[in-house]
Amino acid sequence: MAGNMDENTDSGISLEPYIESVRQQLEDQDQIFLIGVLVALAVVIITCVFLKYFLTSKTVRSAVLLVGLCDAGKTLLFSRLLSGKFKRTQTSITDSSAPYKVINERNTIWTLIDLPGHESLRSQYLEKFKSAARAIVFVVDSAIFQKEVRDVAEFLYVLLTDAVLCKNAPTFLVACNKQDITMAKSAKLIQQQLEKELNTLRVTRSAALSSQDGSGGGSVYLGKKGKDFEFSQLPIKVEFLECSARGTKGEEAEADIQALESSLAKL
Ligand SMILES: Nc1nc2c(ncn2[C@@H]2O[C@H](COP(=O)(O)OP(=O)(O)OP(=O)(O)O)[C@@H](O)[C@H]2O)c(=O)[nH]1
Ligand SMILES: [Mg+2]
Repeated sequence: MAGNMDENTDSGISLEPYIESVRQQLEDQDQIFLIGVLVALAVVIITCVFLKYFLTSKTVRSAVLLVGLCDAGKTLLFSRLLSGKFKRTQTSITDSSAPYKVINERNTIWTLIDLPGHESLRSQYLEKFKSAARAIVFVVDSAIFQKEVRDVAEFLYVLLTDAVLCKNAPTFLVACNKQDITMAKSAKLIQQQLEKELNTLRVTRSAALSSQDGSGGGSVYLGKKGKDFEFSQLPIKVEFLECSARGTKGEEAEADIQALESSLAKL
């Protein structure tokens, strides 16, 4: 009996570490299982965020916006790009849009949107469409550019420092329109004058902002500090080109917009 008792006690003692190790193993496995679940959850969340970002950035931004001051020629360009036809226009008071088939081997279709240039309507339409912009065609009347340089620069400044546009970085095509008129300024000259004007504008604007909120700025600073402003300093691609929505041979003839069409084909 005594021998039996001893045996039981012995086996009782020898079982304890075994039970302990099994318990430990189960606990460890629990932890591994928990970590596994967490990793799986993290993967699912990251995939969802990535997909959302990928899908919205690729599929939603398919608009090509025609913007610019009043009378720059946006509506006529809109008509010429879509149908090739000349159209008598009136100051636009609302937007118009249509699918635009790009002339390239991929035959991509963008949505071309003509926005009103009038000062009182400009910002509300820009707000409506800016997040969908893949490209912005900034139309300039090259014939009266000298007179409008300040207004053109101010409008361009608003666009180039806009938070949404800076984030999405649509391509900017500055279309120096009305090249059929003899007094028209060249794209090169317009670019230089705008660089000069934006150089002063960014100083006055950021000074005004910092005195307003007392934070010393905080909005997007155009170009590189301490250097004269050049469009090449921007993270956004800005391309200057010449065109004539009217065309050099009159209203019934073709427009001269090949440079614009080939830039749109490369988007
Ligand atoms: N000579 C010449 N005239 C043009 C050209 N493009 C447009 N125009 C004329 O300029 C005027 C204004 O053109 P629109 O297309 O209506 O201008 P817009 O930019 O749409 O103006 P808003 O709608 O007021 O913002 C019209 O009389 C057009 O015929 C061009 O390349 N050459
Ligand atoms: Mg118009």
